[in-house]
Amino acid sequence: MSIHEPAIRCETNEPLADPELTDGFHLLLDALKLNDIDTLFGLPGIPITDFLRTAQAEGMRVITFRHEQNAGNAAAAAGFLTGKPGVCMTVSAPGFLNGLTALANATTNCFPMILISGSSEREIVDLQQGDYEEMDQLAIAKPLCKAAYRILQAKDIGVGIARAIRAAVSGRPGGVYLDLPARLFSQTLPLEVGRQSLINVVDPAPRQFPAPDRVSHALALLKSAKKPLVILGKGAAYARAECEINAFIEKTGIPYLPMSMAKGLLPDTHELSAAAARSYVLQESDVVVLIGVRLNWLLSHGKGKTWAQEKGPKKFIQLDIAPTEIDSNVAIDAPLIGDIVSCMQSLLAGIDNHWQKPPTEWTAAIAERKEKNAKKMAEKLAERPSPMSFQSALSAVKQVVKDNPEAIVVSEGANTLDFARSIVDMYLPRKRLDVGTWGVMGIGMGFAVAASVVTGHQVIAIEGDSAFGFSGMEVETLCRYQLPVCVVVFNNNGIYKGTDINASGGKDPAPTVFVKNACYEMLMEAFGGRGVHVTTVDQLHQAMNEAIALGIPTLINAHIDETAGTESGRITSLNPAKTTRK
Ligand code: OXT
Ligand code: ADP
Ligand code: MG
Repeated sequence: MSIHEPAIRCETNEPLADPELTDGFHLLLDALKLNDIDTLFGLPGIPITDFLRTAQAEGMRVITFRHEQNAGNAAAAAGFLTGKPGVCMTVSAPGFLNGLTALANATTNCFPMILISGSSEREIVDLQQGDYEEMDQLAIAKPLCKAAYRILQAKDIGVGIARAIRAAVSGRPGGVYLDLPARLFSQTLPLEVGRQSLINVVDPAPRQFPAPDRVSHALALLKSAKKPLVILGKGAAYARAECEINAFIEKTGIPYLPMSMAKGLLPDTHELSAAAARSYVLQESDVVVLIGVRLNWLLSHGKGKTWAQEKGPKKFIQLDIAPTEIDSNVAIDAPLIGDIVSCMQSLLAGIDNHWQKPPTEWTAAIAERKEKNAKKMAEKLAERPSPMSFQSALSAVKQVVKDNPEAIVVSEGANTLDFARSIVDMYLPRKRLDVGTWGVMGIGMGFAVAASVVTGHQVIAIEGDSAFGFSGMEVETLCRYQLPVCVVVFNNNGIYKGTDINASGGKDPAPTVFVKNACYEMLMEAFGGRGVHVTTVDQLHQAMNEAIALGIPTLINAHIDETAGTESGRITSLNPAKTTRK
C-alpha cells in the first residue's frame, strides 16, 4: 500500500484470502475477547464499520447509538457497574470529539472506560495535509483522560489493549484513549505470530492493603470520637465493598451519610442513615471517616459553614486508593491507602465485640433531626396539588422503586435530580446512576442503555425535560434493542422552571424556557415504544407499573407545575450574583 492510499480502503474487512494470516481487525477483536470484553458501545463509520460488524458476527454484543457522547456515557456506566472497562468505539475527528466529553466525564468520576477511535494516517496528519477527518486525536485526548496510547503496528495490538485495560482499572479507575489509525486494521501478520502477540491481562486491579500501623492509627482516632460519622462515596460502590461496609456500620454503630451514587450500599431506610440530617451531622461530627469519597464541591471542600469550621477543625480518616487525594482540601489525620475492600477488612479486624458504640446523645440527636425532616417530607409527599409538584410526582416514583428494588435508577436535571435524590430511597448497591462529580447533563439515555444491557434489569430514568433533551434521540436506541427502560420526563416547560420571561420585551423566548406542554411521549411512539402523558400521581404510578410489567421501552411525560422549580435546584448558591445595572 502506498503511503497516501486513502484510509477508506481499510474500512472493509473481507475474509482473508490466506487462512494462515490474521489482520488488525481480528487481532483487536481477539485481544478484547481474550480479556473478557463482551460488549462494545459505539457509532459506526470510517474506519470502524466493518470492525463492529465482525465483532457482532463473532458473538460480541454491539450496541450502536445516535450520537457518540451517549455511546461513551454508556461505556462509562458499564465500567462503573461491572468493574471491567466499558469500551466505546468512534470514528475519526468529529466522532472522536463527540465521544471525548464522555471520556473526560468518566475520568472525573473514576469510572473505567476505554475510548477506541479510528483516526487518519499519521504521516498526513502530522504534516497537516488535509486527510479525511484529519486530527491529532492523541494529543487532544491526553490531558482529558488517565492515559492515552496509539497503536501503529498490528503486532502491538495485544500490548496496546493490555495497557489500556490496566490503566483504566488499576489504582484510581478512569478513562483511557486508544488511537487506531485506519491502516492498522488491514495490516496482516502470520496467524501464529498474531496469536502469540496477545496478552491475557492477569490481575488488572490488584488488591492493595493499607499499612498495619496506619490501620491502628485510624482505629485509635476513631475510638476517641464522641460524634463519629462515616461518609460513603461512589468509590465504595464501585469497589463492591457493601459487605464490609455493612459489617462495619453494624459493629461500630456509627451513623453514615451516603453520597448520591453510594445510596443503597446500605438501604436508605437503615436506622443509622443520617441522610435526612445531613446539615446537622456535617456540622456536629468530630471524627469523619471518608470511604471512597472526595472532599470536593459536593462536600463544600471539607470547609466553611457546611462543616461549622468556626467550631474548630474536624479529624478525618480517609480510605482511598489514590494517595494524592489525601490532603487535597483539608488535612487528613489518618489516611488509609488501599482498595476499599482491603481497607475495610483491615479496620474490621481491629473491631471486636467490646467496641464502644457512639454515645446515645449523638445518635439520639441525629434521630431527632431525621424525624423532623422526615415528617416535613412526608407531608409534602402526601400533598396532591394540580399540576403535580416535584414532590408529589416523586412520591409515585418512590413507591415504584420500593416495590422494584432491583431496578436501576438513572437521574439527571436540577430540581428533578435534587428532589429525586432525597425522596427516592435506594435499597441495593449500584442501583443509582446520576450526573456525578461534574453535575453533567446528557448522561441519561447512555447510562440507561448501559444499565439495562449489562445487568438485564429494569431501568427507571428520572429526567428533567432539559436534561432529557441532551440524549433524547436515544429513545430510538431503546426501541431498537427493545430495552426495559421507563423514562419519566419531569416536564416543567424548561430549565429549572418554565416561567422565565424575556426581559427585553422582545419576541424571543427567555433563555431557560421551552415550548409549552411539549408531547415528549410522541418521541417514543415515533419508534414503536410506549408513550404516556400523565397529569396526576395516580396516573404516573399506574403508568410506571405498566411499563415495568410490560418490560418495554416507555416514556412517561409527567406534567409538572412550571412554577415549582428553583434556579439550579439545590445549588442555587453556586450561581454568580449579577449586579444591577442602571
Ligand atoms: O439537613 P438539611 O436540613 O440541610 O436537609 C437536607 C437533608 O437532610 C434532607 N433530606 C431528607 N429529608 C427527609 N427525608 C429524606 N429521605 C431526606 N434526605 C435528605 O433534605 C435536605 C437536602 O438534602 P441533600 O439533597 O442530601 O442535601 P444538599 O444540601 O442538597 O446536598 C448538597 C449537594 C451538593 C451534595 C447536593 O445538592 C447535590 O448532590 N447536588 C448535585 C447538584 C447537581 O449536580 N446538579 C446538576 C447541575 S445543575 C446545572 O448546572 C444544570 N444545567 C447546566 C448544564 C449542565 N449541568 N451540564 C451541561 C452539559 N450543560 C448545561 C442544566 C442545563 S441543570 C440543567 C437542566 C435543568 O433543567 P431540567 O429541566 O433538566 O431540570 P429541572 O430543574 O427539574 O427543570
Ligand atoms: P462521590 O462523588 O460519591 O462523592 P467521588 O467520586 O468524589 O465520590 O470519590 C470516589 C473516590 O473513590 C475517588 O477518590 C477514588 O480514588 C476512590 N476509589 C475508587 N475506586 C476505589 C477502590 N476500588 N478502592 C479505593 N478507593 C477507590
Ligand atoms: Mg425542567
